Amino acid sequence: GSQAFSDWPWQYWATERPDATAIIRGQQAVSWRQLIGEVNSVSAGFYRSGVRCGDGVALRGKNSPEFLVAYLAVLQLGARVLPLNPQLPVSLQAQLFPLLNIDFVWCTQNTEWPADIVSLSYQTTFNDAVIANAIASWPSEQGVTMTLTSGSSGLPKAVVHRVEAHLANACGLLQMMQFDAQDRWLLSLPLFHVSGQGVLWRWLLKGATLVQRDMHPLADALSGCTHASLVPTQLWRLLEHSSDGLALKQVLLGGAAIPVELTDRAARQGISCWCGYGMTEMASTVCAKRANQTSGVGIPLPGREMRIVDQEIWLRGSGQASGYWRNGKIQPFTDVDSWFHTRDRGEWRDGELHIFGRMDNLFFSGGEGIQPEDIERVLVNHPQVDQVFVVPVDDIEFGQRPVAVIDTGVELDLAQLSGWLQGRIAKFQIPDAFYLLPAELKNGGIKISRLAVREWVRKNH
Ligand code: 4YB
Repeated sequence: GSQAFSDWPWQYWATERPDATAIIRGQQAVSWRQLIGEVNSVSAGFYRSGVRCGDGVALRGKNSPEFLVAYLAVLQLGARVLPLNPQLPVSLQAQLFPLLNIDFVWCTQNTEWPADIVSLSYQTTFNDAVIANAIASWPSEQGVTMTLTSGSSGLPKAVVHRVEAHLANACGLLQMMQFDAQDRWLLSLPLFHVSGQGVLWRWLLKGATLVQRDMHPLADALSGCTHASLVPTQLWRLLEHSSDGLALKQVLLGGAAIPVELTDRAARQGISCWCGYGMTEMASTVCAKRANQTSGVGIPLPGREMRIVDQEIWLRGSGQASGYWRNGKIQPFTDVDSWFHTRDRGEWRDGELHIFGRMDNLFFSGGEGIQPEDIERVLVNHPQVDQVFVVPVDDIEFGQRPVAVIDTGVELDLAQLSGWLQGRIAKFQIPDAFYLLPAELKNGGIKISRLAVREWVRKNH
């Protein structure tokens, strides 16, 4: 964990190995020395604008060099950083800011803020005198990240992690997966999601190289990278459109069910995959394994404990977040014994964890329980399907019936899908209708909201 560091990790590496490459931006190498120059200036600028220990600072934007530097700058001020998806509706943001005690905001585009919020600017010209005051001591009690995670209803929750939780997570995964100082991990997922921050803290733990690039096309972004974190949809697309010339040693997959067909196909194209199961509340990966012929997600990383209670996965241990931030307080999300009840359904089988789906997604059709993920798991193996959501629609005869919404990068004849499913799943599971996923449901995050899909189907079915 953090015991290895005597200072903020980026400061530590700038002392230990000042000239080593910290970041590759596009094709340009940035050393640890240069990086802390930027971070120190930006934090001094934020300090001059009034940011102090414990203050809440929102950073709104897609990944960019400036976003990353601002994230580190806020932390070393001992402040709370809230990375935000730029597509988060402004009205929702206005509701969240008071609850999350946000005082400052920095954004890559011009946006209207509530009047009591101070807008920060990004400046890399401040001198050393100001900087010395501005750096909080390590390890900081106040310096935390707040990462939004949306449940099946209500406002998103702000999961609070101490820096130590992120480092503990990195430490756990890297006891299983090899990643060393000379390796290069692509920042392939957004920093406003725990999976992007996971990449960051593994990089910081090892003093390795982070690669920051435009993600389209992904094959180009991956050039020269040894590691990447991808959601299954990204990997399907990558394999469809390209194959050779990748230096990739390992891909860590996660965020959604990982089909064996996907990891098999990747292996045939020279990419070796790791399967991960993780969540915001545990600072990303909790279980992992090298991809093989089974559909499980492996075993808990060292330091994590798991129980399965009435098919629900309970977790505790290293990496666990401090709680949800609300009105200046941290609300615990665990039971009295520190177990987090995930609402994921799973089973321990043949020495590894298997995930069935979210308990909240289960619905009933003519008395039969339908777990949408059971249908999705089969449909996603159709050669033209990259991602699919099965949601219930109300039905007079059966109460509810399944409908499938499909994401594909290629031509697909929806009319043949029902026939294709026959014999592959039970008759009552075959969706009544198939739709293509409308672009409006893609929100710039790593996940499409099931609730939004359900709403869209309710209006359009
Ligand atoms: C799963 C699942 C799985 C999550 N099968 N359902 O660093 C990583 O671990 C990583 C690498 C690549 C891509 C993503 C990641 C993540 O962090 C993902 C973390 C995440 O998705 N967090 S979340 O809070 O947004 O959602 C958590 C939920 O996602 C879980 O509770 C599960 O329901 C689901 N999930 N991995 C099936 N392998």
